[in-house]
Amino acid sequence: MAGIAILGLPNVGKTTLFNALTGIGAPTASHPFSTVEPNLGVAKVPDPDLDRAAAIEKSRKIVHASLELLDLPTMAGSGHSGLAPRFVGRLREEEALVVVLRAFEDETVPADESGIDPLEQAETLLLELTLADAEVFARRSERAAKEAGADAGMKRFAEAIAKAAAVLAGGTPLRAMSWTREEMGAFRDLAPLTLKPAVWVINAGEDDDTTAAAVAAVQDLVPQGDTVVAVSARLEEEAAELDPADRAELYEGLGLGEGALTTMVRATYDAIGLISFYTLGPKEAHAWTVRRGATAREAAGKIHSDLERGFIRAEIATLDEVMEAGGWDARKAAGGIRVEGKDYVIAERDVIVVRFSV
Ligand SMILES: Nc1nc2c(ncn2[C@@H]2O[C@H](COP(=O)(O)OP(=O)(O)OP(=O)(O)O)[C@@H](O)[C@H]2O)c(=O)[nH]1
Ligand SMILES: [Mg+2]
Repeated sequence: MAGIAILGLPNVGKTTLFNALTGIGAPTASHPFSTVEPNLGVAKVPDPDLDRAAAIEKSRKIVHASLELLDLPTMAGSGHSGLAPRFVGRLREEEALVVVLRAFEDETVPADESGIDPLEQAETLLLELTLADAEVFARRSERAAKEAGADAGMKRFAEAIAKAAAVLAGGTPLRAMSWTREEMGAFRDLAPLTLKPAVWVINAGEDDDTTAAAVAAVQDLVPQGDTVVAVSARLEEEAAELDPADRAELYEGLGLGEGALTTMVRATYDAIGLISFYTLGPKEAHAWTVRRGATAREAAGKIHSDLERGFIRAEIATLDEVMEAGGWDARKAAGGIRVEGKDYVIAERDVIVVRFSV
């Protein structure tokens, strides 16, 4: 399962957002540094169409795609307001970052560490991430130079690391530049934080009319390809405790559509380059996760290794086609199912039946 780390300055609503996404009631507090150990949980990737398809197929069980979330503590007096050095290693293992920026005003929740200017916090955090990488690359570069002296085969590797170290030392995140495949290969083992896709979440007050401007300003600052969204974490935490019908009503009343969390989780999923494909039946309606570009055979392997090993062919229709027809069987009866081989590249929203023999 793809892992996502939540980070941000102290007391900005990280754990509140984590609770909203996972439904876990991890303790939050109105004072900073309230989280001392990481919280780990699973967030369902919202997918209203999966629910609808399940209703059409009369599936007894629905399985959503999911993301693994890690809510990290911040640390006082470390000189790193957003990144506790103790947890930077954990951060490197994750596939993407969710960075929480505080915009909400609340006298009962001190903002001494963060302020309530999201752009300023984004600058601070981007710089901290960049400096954390700069440190690692400077060290590796020194060693690589020595290695290249003894082994000419290491020369290009050393050059790539030195180039990145210089970029980082200048305060530029690696994502802001373009790198060759070979250079990216050289960076891989160092798991640079500034190469990870990030979703920047502005935790806004419920009726703040400066939010749109803040989103635009942060979008302007962060590396291209990163997403910026605004949510009210506290509202979402409360909404997460309601049953789905009441929640939909609340969102509708507030003009929030399907809710900011849906937008946020989807953006994160997209940022990591993941897509969902589906299997549908009376037993189960299931959303599966693969990387964009995965083949039918790899997709089959997500469902079961036997399906990958004994793959013969895949029968495929899009989720919309299936729903319009009133279900998979109806679509099939109408002759609307494609047959694809093992190298077929799975598309977002494909519904698939794998024929196999082992
Ligand atoms: N008014 C308001 N309060 C919020 C909002 N989001 C979070 N809070 C409150 O802010 C306080 C801090 O929230 P946490 O989720 O504990 O913040 P955190 O970033 O995890 O804090 P640390 O782990 O201590 O760094 C809590 O009292 C939350 O209820 C919001 O959108 N509006
Ligand atoms: Mg916390």
